[in-house]
Amino acid sequence: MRAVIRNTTLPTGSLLPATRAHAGSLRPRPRGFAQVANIDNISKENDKPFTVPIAETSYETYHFDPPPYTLETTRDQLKHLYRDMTTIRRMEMAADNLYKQRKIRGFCHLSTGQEAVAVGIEHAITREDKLITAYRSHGFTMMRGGTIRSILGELLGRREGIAHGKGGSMHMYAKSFFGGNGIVGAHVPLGAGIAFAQQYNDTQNVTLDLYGDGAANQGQVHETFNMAKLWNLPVMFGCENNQYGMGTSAERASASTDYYKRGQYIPGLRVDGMDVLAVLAAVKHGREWVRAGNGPLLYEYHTYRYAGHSMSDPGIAYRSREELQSQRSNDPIANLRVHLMDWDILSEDEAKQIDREVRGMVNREVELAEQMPEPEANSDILFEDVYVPGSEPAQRRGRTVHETYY
Ligand SMILES: Cc1ncc(C[n+]2csc(CCOP(=O)(O)OP(=O)(O)O)c2C)c(N)n1
Ligand SMILES: [Mg+2]
Repeated sequence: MRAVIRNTTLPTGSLLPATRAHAGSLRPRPRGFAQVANIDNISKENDKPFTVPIAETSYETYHFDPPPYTLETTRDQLKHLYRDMTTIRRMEMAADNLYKQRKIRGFCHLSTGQEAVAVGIEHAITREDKLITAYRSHGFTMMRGGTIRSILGELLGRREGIAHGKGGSMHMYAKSFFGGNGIVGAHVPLGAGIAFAQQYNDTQNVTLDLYGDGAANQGQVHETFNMAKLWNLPVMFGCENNQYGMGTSAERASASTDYYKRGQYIPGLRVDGMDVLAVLAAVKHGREWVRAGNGPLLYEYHTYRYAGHSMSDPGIAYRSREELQSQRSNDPIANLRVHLMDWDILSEDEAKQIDREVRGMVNREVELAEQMPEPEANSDILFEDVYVPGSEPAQRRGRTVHETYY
């Protein structure tokens, strides 16, 4: 029985024990791996369910029973998780490249290092559940169904971009995905509104309302907690704690970095956000708990941002190279790969083959995105999607279209 639940406060960054080399293998172990080796019920069939263990260091609870320390999954799903995380990583690297070639201009926030959060969440929810997040949104957009070409096209400002080239990095949307929001903390109340609509319409679905460790100190986040608890809304708040808000570490910005406890009257859970299996198991569990009418939950996904805050930040002035290196040794993609190889679900060659396929696919998507036309410079395109079709006013800001558009 795995029952070791730590509720102690650890300094951010030391949530998990350091990587240990495992006897008999040169592969580095994912942190916490010692507890999850040796499973013998793995099906040979790709779609037949079996259970895998979740490391006992994965969760810290706050007035909440821990999720199960096992996850029912399939070979197909485990490979899918690997492919999804690798695809986000590649897509972000492609964006990085296009930015450095000065083809992408303006803001561009990458999520390398944080892939397990977007991927684990999506595999635990349905497309009828809703998700809203801040501006570090490329991975979420893809997981919610946005194509890579439409995301990169958006970054390139192209007409066929997911927001017709008018939103850019911070403003992408898809079905059941409400962005991509640039004002820190301001979308958190919107998430509660979405959950309120679900409750009002009795949809039996939940809203994932995500924000950063920096946003956690915003007043409106706490106002939202209050309303969500008062109204028992079906919302899973999620603090994606990547340990920095721009160049300020969580410790410098937050009187308490126990973000999962900061809902006070809302039960909370800190999840190892570098372990996609833990994220998936935790969100699955939380989703059912919320759907059962228990009201809101507050999850903290403990993760790390490899890149700078945005492309204009090299990301090394306020943290040491040693810190970055140590965090990279706990990489979510490498962590899963080690599990899958140990469980004979993926061989080294198969993993390399997936990596090659993903690289080729993302490269092709880059080409297609670059071939997309730029939006035409006319007022119909400029003002489209601003008003509900059919309700457009004849005048904008007191001027006719022809007076204001040159
Ligand atoms: C209301 C508001 N204040 C300040 C900013 C400037 N700003 C942009 S990102 C950011 C840091 C937010 O950090 P966090 O919430 O941890 O998200 P992360 O970038 O780590 O994903 C700040 C202060 C803003 N966009 N909106
Ligand atoms: Mg942050």
